[in-house]
Amino acid sequence: MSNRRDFLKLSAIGGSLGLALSHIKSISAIEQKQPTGPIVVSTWEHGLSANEAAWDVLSKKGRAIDAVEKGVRIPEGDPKVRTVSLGGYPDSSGKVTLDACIMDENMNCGSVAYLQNIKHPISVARKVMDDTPHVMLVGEGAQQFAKEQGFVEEDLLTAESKADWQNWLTSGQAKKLINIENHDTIGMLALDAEGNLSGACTTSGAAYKMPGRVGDSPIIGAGLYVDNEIGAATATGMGELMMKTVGCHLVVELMRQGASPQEACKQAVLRIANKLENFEQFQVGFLALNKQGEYGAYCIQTGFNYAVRNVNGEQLLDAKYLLEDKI
Ligand code: SD4
Repeated sequence: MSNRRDFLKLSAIGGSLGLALSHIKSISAIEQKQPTGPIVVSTWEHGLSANEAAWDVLSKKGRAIDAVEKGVRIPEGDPKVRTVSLGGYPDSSGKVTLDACIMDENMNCGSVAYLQNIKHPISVARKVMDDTPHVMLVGEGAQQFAKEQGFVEEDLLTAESKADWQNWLTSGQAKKLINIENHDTIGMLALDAEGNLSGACTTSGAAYKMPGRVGDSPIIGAGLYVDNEIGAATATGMGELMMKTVGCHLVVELMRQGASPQEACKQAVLRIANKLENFEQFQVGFLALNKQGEYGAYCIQTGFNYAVRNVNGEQLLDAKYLLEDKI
């Protein structure tokens, strides 16, 4: 309250928005605890190798935004990771369509959705952020932009993904468009040596989704959100649930109100559970990192894990889950 009073007093005296804003900045800088050093966290086991690439940037005092872009390019280029770019599961018509977004410490963000034939959608999203006045490009426009920026088109449907899709078509499962498996989107959050936060999220989306479907992963606030004063959050799982609750923005706002990263993730999962019917049929996992370098995760079902890399080395941790907790 006294901060607000000081702010109002100062605005009146200064009479300029510039002075008011610089005052806000100095208050929050005083209140923030010093960060404990660089750290990167990311979803699922393939986060381990992604984190290693990000750590290469962070350990050399590089920027968090460069770390997260470099990090998530690893699963994007790995055909064994079946829900991210190369080798990702296609939609129900056999097309691999990609969603990705990236956000830095200054609220800059870039996003692509329904992008095809470009192996590193996260780098296209970064270009949207850096080189256009827009936040999001989709479909053919995104592909055209990528080509103009020098990205090379290639077929991302590997023989293995094609065979799995053909099997799915003939197996009688083709009516079942939703599942709790086949989720391994990479969401990554990093805090750099300067104490700045950034995040990235990239996916080929839910396996065998309807043609044209876009999930949460390229939607700022749903699949990723970063507020450099507070913290960052990313999500994995059935994107529609995160979109309906603007889940990652919610996680960051809960941290703003004082929740720890894990508690904020749990509250966002509880919001889904309390508001959305049939939530128990789906998996959703949130992962959060705050300005102090504390992290936490929470999900609906068992099975979601996340990777952590800092000066102490690497770890793969199991997230706590709701259906065990019985609300
Ligand atoms: C989506 N959230 O498209 C993504 C899928 C996912 O791990 O997270 N897979 O809904």
